Amino acid sequence: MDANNTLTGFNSMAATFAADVDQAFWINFWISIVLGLSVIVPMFYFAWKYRESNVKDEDIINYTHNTPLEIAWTLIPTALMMVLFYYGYTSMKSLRTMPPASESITIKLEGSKWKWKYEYPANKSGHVHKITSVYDKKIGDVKRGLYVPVGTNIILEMTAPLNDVIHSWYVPAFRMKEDVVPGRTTKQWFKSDVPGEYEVECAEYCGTAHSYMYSKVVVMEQADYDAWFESTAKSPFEDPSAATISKGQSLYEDNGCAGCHSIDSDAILVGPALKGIGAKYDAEYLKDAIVNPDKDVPEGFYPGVMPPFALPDADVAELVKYMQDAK
Ligand code: HEC
Ligand SMILES: [Cu+2]
Repeated sequence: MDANNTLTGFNSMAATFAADVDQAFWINFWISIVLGLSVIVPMFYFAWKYRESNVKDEDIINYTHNTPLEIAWTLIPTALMMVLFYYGYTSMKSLRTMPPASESITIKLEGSKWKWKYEYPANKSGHVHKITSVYDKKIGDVKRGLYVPVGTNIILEMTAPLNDVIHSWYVPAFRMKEDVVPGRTTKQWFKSDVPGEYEVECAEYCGTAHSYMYSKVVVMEQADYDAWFESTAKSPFEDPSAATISKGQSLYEDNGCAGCHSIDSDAILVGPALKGIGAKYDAEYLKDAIVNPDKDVPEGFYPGVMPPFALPDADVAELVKYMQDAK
């Protein structure tokens, strides 16, 4: 993905309703241009034609009304408004009408500061894929994304945690954008017929790292998707048998810590760099920093930014160990 050119998505129309949305947009655009010009051009023309030096006082007449003209300028814009409404409404309806759940995959989506999470239904062996997608500044790309099969209805049940803010999941290539609201579930659906990788952006200003709140949708061939879905791999592009990452690193990735902290460099993102933190503080401090972040706030940072993580003790211990190992 190219963080400097986030408009590339508009070059493709990768969702079935994208052409409808574009058509509604262009009809709106051209009707607005014509209506706008039909007011502005006569305005300049009359201002010029009836300029002071060109009009004699005795020629000035007061018209009270002109019925044919009034009917024309009422009916024509009304008819054009109806046309705009028709295309706006029908394309909105196709986005808002969910396909039957039995013919779709329903995926839970959660947006929070500053990551996107996707939770799938259980696969045949009962495994539930929970994917955390964050933009990794170091590699300049999004780590993991939403993986879907081509030509399949995907229903998204979207929300944000109660202690978070509003975000918006926006896929330019699909022409779809939907707010995620704390404590409320919004729904959106799409079907993509074109395999490929599409950018997702947060389209609702949500604080410090908003501009890096990227994700991606990867539309895959059915067989590739199935092979991954029935596995336990974190993504179709990671080998599950090569168990290279520790439990701690896995938790670190799944909880989106990387969206705010760098662990292998001194770079300050939203929060302090965690490299070498094990040498500075004991395990107790590190544990508190996760479950009760506002207790000790290092200099130069503010409370209320890092959310408290209500994780099981064992998970917190793994995270602490992971941070202690990050030398
Ligand atoms: C939304 C951004 C954000 C996320 C997500 C986040 N943190 Fe933080 N973190 C901060 C900020 C800001 C601070 C400094 C202020 C404070 O201590 O609350 C901080 C402080 C810390 C500290 C203390 C550092 C020090 O030098 O005292 C540790 C340890 C830490 N975070 C670990 C984690 C871990 C582990 C995770 C994932 C489970 C995580 N953070 C997720 C923003 C975040
Ligand atoms: Cu956001």
